Amino acid sequence: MKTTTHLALLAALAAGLQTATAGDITGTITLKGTPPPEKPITQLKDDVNCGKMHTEPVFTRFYVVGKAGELADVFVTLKGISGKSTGPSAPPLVIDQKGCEYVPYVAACQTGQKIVVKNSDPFLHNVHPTPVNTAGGNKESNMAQMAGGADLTFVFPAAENFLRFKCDVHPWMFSYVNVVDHPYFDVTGKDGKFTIKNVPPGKYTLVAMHRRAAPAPAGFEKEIEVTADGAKVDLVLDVK
Ligand SMILES: [Cu+2]
Repeated sequence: MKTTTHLALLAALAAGLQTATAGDITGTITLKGTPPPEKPITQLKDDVNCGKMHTEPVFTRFYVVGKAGELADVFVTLKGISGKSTGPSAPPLVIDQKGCEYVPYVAACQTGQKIVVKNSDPFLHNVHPTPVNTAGGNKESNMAQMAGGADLTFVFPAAENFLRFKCDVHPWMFSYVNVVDHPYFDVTGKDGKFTIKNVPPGKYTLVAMHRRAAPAPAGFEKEIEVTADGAKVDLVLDVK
């Protein structure tokens, strides 16, 4: 009888260990201070094709902030991890060109992961990534994409933060892709929230980077501990 109880306990423990080997890091990033007003993109409205795609003025997207300061487009990742990319088997990151804007404005993917760029507009764009980590093997390229043209695919072998995509036809069009060589990252949505999934328990340095909010470009660093239950980390970035 006693042995049976012990065995049942051991089985329960083993099952618990199996399901509790990794946790999620969740949190919200908020912005302190009032960001400068966004600027209207007058070139877009004046463009014969792009202007027709919008009934309202189109503004820059430097600070996308909610009512309670929730900050979007913050790249959140763990420092000091490398060479664990699962990019080649991950589903592609999809970027669209819609109304003469790149959507999303800020994204992230892994090294070796496909980045698929679509053109939803009824006219020509060209897709021109301009990586700076060329020593790591990231290559600049420039491809025209007609209306209804096939999707374009890009792959970057080296980590790089805020790798810029631009369109030479429409000089206001930019998108920034953070390329990471491990799967532990996210980009905050309009609610300022992020989730980094399945992180093995341990101590880490979490970094939150925004293109403009301080501390930019290095990002805000915080030492955290992830347990089997994960971790919760809320951070505040500053208007410069
Ligand atoms: Cu364009």
